[in-house]
Amino acid sequence: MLDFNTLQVASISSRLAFVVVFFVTLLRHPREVYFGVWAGALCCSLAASILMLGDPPSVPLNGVKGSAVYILYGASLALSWAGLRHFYERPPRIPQTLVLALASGLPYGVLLQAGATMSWSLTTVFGGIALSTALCIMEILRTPASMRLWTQYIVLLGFSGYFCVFLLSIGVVHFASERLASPESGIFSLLFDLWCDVFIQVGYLAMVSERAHLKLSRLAETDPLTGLANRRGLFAAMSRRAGRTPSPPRCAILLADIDHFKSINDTYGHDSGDAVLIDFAERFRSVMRKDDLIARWGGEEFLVVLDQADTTTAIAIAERLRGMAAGQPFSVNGAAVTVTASIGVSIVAAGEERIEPALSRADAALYAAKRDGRNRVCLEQPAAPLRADTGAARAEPPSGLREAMDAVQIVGQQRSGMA
Ligand code: GH3
Ligand code: MG
Ligand code: MG
Repeated sequence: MLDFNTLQVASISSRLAFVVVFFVTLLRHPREVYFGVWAGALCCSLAASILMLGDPPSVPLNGVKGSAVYILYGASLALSWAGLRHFYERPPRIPQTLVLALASGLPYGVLLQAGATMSWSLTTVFGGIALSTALCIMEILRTPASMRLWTQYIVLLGFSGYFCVFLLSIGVVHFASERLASPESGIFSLLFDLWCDVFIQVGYLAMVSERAHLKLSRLAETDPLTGLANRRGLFAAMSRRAGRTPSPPRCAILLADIDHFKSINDTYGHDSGDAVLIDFAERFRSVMRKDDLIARWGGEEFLVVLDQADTTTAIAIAERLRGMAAGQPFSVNGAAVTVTASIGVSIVAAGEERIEPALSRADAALYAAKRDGRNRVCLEQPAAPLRADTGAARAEPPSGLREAMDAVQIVGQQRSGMA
């Protein structure tokens, strides 16, 4: 059978190891304050365990010592909650943290002094720490989907274990207190505490590492100037989407290039050029539908992948994007400057496994738009006739779109043989 004192020493040793890891990590990354808060939480529970070293588990603690030990345990859980708030970048709640710490242990001594029974005094202890544990669970569960981590569920498991045991303990002190006083229950609760604690501390480290990894890959996939995806980000998003859908999606490609952008830089300076790029990206983003993808493809080139779009839709959206730029002047150094863009359009043909041919066609269409005077939309059809797309490409555009379609130049018709 497991020995209570050996388990106590094991529990103290594992906590001590985590304290060292958290403090060293905090020294290396002082901005990650939550490591300090979690290390503080561990120090409190360590101090409580050291205070209880040598005490037989079956004998209840007297008022003063009990209050001290339970305040320390309460502080440990309250600080765990505070650390989680830091981690999720939520504002700290210092008064509530203090109240939670005190509420878990102070009433124990006061109630015993006032002549209350041990059952009710212990109920306040278990109730107080169960409340802190519930707050930790809520803090994890209310994380928005964009910030959710797989590893946070390891921590959730640990806190859920604690929560269930504290609630169970309230029942036990009232209805089966003789069991609580047995040495076996002391050993079992210490073992359970050790498990939950290891899940929580290892979970914290895994959460921090998972988030750092996500941040790095997001950085590598994002254009820092406009906040749009870069090439790598676009391809990553497309392969994530391909993994979700069994058949290749029908999509359209729009490749937009700002006209005479160099002259904006030359006339107003590079910073003003940057501001135009940011505004341009924002205008494009505002037109995109939920499942469309947009990326900064190069210097002043933007690539849009329209989800489930046929030729008619793609041209309509391209025209809208062109109008978003040309229709409203950009504010450059206080001056209103008209900035236009040329857009090449292509459709990923049915049966086309890779996107590269459609990218080349969009590039060719963009080249044609530039060659023919800029500020226009051009479409490049695939060389081989489309299979499933043929109907869509020939479909009558909805009224109001016809004018836009007429204005669009269709490139490569001879090759595709389509009018
Ligand atoms: P065209 O109509 O043929 O597209 O002419 P253009 O002047 O837009 O094209 P060109 O390729 O001659 O010049 C593109 C310019 O874009 C040159 C480059 O300095 C500028 N550029 C590229 N990236 C950035 C950037 O991040 N910020 C700024 N301000 N300028 C950039
Ligand atoms: Mg350009
Ligand atoms: Mg260019």
